[in-house]
Amino acid sequence: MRVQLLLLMALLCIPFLARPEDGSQLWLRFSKLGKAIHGVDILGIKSADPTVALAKQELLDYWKGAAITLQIDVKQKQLKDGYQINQNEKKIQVVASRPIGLLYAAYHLLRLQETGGQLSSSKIIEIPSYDIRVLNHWDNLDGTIERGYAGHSLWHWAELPKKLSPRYEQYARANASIGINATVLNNVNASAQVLDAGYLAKVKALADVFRKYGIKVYLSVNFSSPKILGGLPDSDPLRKDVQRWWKAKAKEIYTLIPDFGGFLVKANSEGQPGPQDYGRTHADGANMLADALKPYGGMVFWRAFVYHPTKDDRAKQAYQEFVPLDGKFRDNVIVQIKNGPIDFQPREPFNPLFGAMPHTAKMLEFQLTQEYLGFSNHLVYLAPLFREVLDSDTFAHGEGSTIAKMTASSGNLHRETAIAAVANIGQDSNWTGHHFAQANWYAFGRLAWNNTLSSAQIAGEWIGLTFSREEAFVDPVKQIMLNSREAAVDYMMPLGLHHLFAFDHHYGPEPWGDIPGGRPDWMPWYYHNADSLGIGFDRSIYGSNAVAQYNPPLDKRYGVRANCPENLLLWFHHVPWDYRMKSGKTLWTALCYHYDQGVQKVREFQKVWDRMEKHIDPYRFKSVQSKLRMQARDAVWWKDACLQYFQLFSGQPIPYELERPIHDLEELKRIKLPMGHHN
Ligand code: BDP
Repeated sequence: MRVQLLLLMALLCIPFLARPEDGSQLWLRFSKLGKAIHGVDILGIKSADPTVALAKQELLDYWKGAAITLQIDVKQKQLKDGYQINQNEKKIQVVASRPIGLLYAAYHLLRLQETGGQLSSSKIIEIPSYDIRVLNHWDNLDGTIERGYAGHSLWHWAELPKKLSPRYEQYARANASIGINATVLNNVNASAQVLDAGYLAKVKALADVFRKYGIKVYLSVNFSSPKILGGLPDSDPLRKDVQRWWKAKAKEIYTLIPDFGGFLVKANSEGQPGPQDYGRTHADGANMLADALKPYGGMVFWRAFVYHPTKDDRAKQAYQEFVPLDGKFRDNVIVQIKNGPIDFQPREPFNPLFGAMPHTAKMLEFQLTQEYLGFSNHLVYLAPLFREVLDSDTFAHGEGSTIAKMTASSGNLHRETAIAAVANIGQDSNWTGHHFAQANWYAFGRLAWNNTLSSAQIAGEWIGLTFSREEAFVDPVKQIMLNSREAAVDYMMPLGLHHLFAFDHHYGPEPWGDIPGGRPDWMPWYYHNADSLGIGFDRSIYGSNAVAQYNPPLDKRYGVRANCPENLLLWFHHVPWDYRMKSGKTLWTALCYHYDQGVQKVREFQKVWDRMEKHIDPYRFKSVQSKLRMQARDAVWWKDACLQYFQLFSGQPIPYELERPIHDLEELKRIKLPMGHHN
């Protein structure tokens, strides 16, 4: 009896207890109005369009400002997915040329409202920088995620198509709220299975949920699908039966999903099949798929992430393979290029392909999931990395040919333009593992929409929407975010060092890593080249001459040691330990200082964060606090491992004013994390 009474009392209390904050609401924390304050009228559209209805509903539910008219004006084609917002006295008028523009405008208004922004009296015109703003999920059909650190895949393949998780719609809404309009559901290391009829029915179910949020579904395809699924003798793109197989497959897909987006393809890369298996080129392969999709308006995103162990400097290979194919791709093919020439390292120079292939549509691929940035344990805000890449000048058409300009709507062949990022989303209640990793999803969407936004502006918006608008919280936390990427570069691989990661899982440091008989281009020594003389990869004309792939004057800027930006020095040069840096320090001393600085910065983040306790909920506060502790421990691990290892070559002491190592190198060498490839 007493137990029952207690239980009853406990149950009665539950509604009065604050609901534990788990981060699941992301940046969408508008408070619901009991009753709409003002009307929302709709003009210029006859039938009840579900996207327009959604825009209206979001505003009725959450908008606290003046009355609004939503209007479609199909003549205003120049707006694309964008919108115009006019405000006069007591009314707001929103004009878009497509229904999705109205939904994006609704989120624009709500974002302003929630961040305390003012609607200026003049009109606002927003036109997206890229036509296709796409997330790439590296999700496998068995529910694991390649390089995913936020739990299992969001897609419950076994339950689809019948059962629809409520998260599918939440996912679509979150994406729509930041302008993302495309999603590739599955891993680029693609299973052919995703194209069989059973899976296509599941894909259709997801597409049906996403549609009213303006999101198109794409699939990664395995180039050998005709052989694996269709039973053909091979998948040679020049064979008629192979071409017929893809055409029939495209027809089958579009019958189910009339607005299907297209295919993403990783071919002849890291063991994936591709046209080169049959002596054909990347263009032959891409064009064959493009022809199959063309009648339905589908696109091919063909990845340029290719390299072979036996050839030249890995950093040169994508350029070498793709530049000869310039102008040979169909107009519905976009070559998808990782931001750097190696692989999502903490810092890389931009991929020289962006400054080449003038007759080929090109798109950027960023990585949100922190494969090389501490997984979901480290707070690393990536907008500064994205900005650095977008602002990089390729000099393709003289000064000012930034990657932002080269890839966005304004330039580039008058074809569809696109930008992609590898998603960091999983089943975790906060979606991304680390609460602050949500900011990277957010930042990508905002930059895909407007590639001129600053990292600080995006961080400010995100903090205001996600946590609090109090200045005493926003300002210091913004500083943490803005400094976090450089901190990670400093404690992991400063001055242009790269790929010092532990084999396969890429979490911790293993600059000594060497798997006997393993691929040299997967070994850290391939990249750092430390020896008694110095450290770094010589990519100047005396070395691999990768610098020649950059347009003048960059070839000389990067190629001549004295001109090379110091944050890329060891990317392009093998530099003596006693080389004088601009600061007057020797290279060895500067290296030690950078590692130390990385550690000190994370310690500073901890101090700042601990003072934030009173501003936010205890759940997210504690979670971030404990992750920062882990990051601080990892930063020391990185520093101790790298400095003690490189010291074996430099033969010099760590400057005495810096903190001493607290781990033995031998002890660090024994660390083997129990993580599989698919962790
Ligand atoms: C590397 C990842 C690998 C991916 C590959 C890719 O380690 O898991 O499959 O890139 O982008 O960064 O295809």
